Amino acid sequence: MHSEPAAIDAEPYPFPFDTAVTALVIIDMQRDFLSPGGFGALLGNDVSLLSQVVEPLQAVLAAARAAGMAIIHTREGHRPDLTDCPPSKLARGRLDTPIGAAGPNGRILVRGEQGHGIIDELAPIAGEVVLDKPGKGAFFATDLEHILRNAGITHLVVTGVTTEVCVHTTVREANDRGFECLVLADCVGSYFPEFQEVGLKMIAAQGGIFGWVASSQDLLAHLPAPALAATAHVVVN
Ligand code: TIU
Repeated sequence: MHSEPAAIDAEPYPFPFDTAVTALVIIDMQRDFLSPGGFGALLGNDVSLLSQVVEPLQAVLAAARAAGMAIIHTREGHRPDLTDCPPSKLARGRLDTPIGAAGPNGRILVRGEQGHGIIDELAPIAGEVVLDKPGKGAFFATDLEHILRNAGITHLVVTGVTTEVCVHTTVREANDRGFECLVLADCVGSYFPEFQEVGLKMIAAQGGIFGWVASSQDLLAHLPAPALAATAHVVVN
């Protein structure tokens, strides 16, 4: 008997959903953007605005794990010698504590430092991809497209920070490469409430010019409850 494929209630219309071809992408949930003294704070931002993303994103991550979805964590940052950091990025903002300088969480936006790490609440586990990226977009100068194509992934659920910077850049890059992107409104965060609002509108406007927008609840309605799935996993093994 023919059954309708699952579709998540979303703007501008339902998003086709199949866990076998969909990856959860978590953009840059690093201390450097969410904690005091990191890159985000040094740029003059109130980092506390991003903390509201953590709890809904934890629930989505747990459900995605339980459903066996591919999970990709990204981290923005640079090699310790900064050879992969363009001089323009290094100079931008005329910061007193620029990229590479010592901060309270180690050198700013440098790989291997405490501040560069993903927050404990969303720490990656074995089997999940951790992708280091030197730019705002997750496709620029990384092997993300190669990884996704090898895994047969065609659809992305995109979360993380910040909405109008690394999330938007990544969604635009993905969209141009033919990936279908669903952005979870309560799992992406911005230092600027107005950018959050308009950034989300820009994704789904014009018939979904970059992709779709839904809430974490809209997605969770299509995933098994993590506790039950974990129990089933134990029984099977
Ligand atoms: N500054 C800002 O809003 N974001 C970034 O610099 N990087 C990311 O969005 N990850």
